[in-house]
Amino acid sequence: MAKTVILGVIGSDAHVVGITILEQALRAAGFDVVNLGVQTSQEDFITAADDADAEAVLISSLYGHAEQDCQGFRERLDEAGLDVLTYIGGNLAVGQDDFEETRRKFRELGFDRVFDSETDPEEAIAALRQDLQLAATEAERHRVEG
Ligand code: B12
Repeated sequence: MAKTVILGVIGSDAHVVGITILEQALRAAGFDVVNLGVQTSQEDFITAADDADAEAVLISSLYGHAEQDCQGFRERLDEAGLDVLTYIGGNLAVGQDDFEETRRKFRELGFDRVFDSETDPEEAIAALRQDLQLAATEAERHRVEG
């Protein structure tokens, strides 16, 4: 069975191009994708993950306010009893920043993986396959079987 992932842009952020590209790449790789679109609240991510019995929540943020928007997210997932992988990516800090510092900050907020704005979608897909212990060949078979 194809694995379901939730995708969306958190907070008041309206940058849609990145998640559109990610959605297409994830679907082509055999994942079921629930794309919540832009300006998505923490609550909407949690409800969607619960409803879809998702394996992973992929959050995008470009406008520089990700840290505020993601405060308490891991705790809310835990309260809802959801054991899902959480990835975040995009332009996660305001202005110039040391990405390793940014990564550390978001790991502390509870994200399993943190990606910068140079991330190729294939990199995220490879990470998902690894974390979900999904062999690439299995994902390819899903794609062929539709
Ligand atoms: C187009 C654009 C806009 C458009 C958005 C149109 C739309 N509906 O999408 C408009 C004009 C509306 C806009 C508005 C704003 N923008 Co703007 N925008 C951009 C711009 C030029 C391109 C973004 C884009 O589409 N990139 C192309 C896609 C393919 O790349 P991407 O989004 O980075 O996504 C890729 C990766 O980041 C990664 N990725 C993204 N998310 C995730 C998530 C996961 C889990 C993973 C694994 C990977 C991943 O994979 C994606 C695919 O390869 C960037 C500058 C830039 N060059 O990035 C600024 C930029 C993002 N905007 C910026 C700002 C400040 C704003 C505004 C606040 C400006 C303002 N004062 O009003 C507003 C915010 C409005 C809002 N509420 O969101 C800043 C953010 C600064 C920061 N973070 O420090 C940037 C970086 C410009 C800059 N250099 O200052 N913006």
